[in-house]
Amino acid sequence: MTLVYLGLGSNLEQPDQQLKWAVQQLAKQPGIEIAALSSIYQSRPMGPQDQPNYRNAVIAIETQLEPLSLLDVTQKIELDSGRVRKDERWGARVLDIDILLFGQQTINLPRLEVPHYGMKEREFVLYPLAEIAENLVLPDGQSLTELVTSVAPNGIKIQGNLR
Ligand code: A4P
Ligand code: MG
Repeated sequence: MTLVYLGLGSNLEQPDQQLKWAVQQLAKQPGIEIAALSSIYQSRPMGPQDQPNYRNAVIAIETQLEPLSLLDVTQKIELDSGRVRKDERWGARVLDIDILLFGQQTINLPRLEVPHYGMKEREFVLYPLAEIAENLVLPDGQSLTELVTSVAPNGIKIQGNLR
């Protein structure tokens, strides 16, 4: 079993439901056990500002899957969520699932880069991650505490609960 951290994001009008749904889908998968859930956070949009605020969360799972098999699973869940919401909203991207860390592995494949390329700069990843993995050290030896201290909170705040 490998301990894996996943970042969840959504900026639909009711994105909390989207994140909860994602956790339920993950919990159903063979070879995946949910190990920890952060709170749901509200965050300001990174990138274009003319879009709604996001909800973000980080979860820990224990998995027997290989990295690319896990990516297949998370991408399928993203697609399924998109299919559901497409009826209501044109082209909106409703659910993002990023593989942040896969044990202590460093992975550089065309489809999968781990640690996730943006995680060290994103408050909406680091703050929820710190909630469930206070003493974490990245594969390159950097401590999560050190990273959190270096990234401004940018207005991020706890908004609710994934359960
Ligand atoms: N891929 C490579 N490495 C990974 C990984 N570690 N985890 C590949 C997941 N996927 C990985 O991803 C594009 C490709 O990356 C995948 O096909 C996969 O093979 P995507 O999720 O389809 O693309 P995207 O999300 O549209 O683009 P990108 O650049 O990943 O966007 P981000 O970085 O996910 O940003 N603001 C706030 N506050 N909160 C957010 O969550 N998210 C975004 C999207 C923008 N602003 C945000 C937030
Ligand atoms: Mg993404």
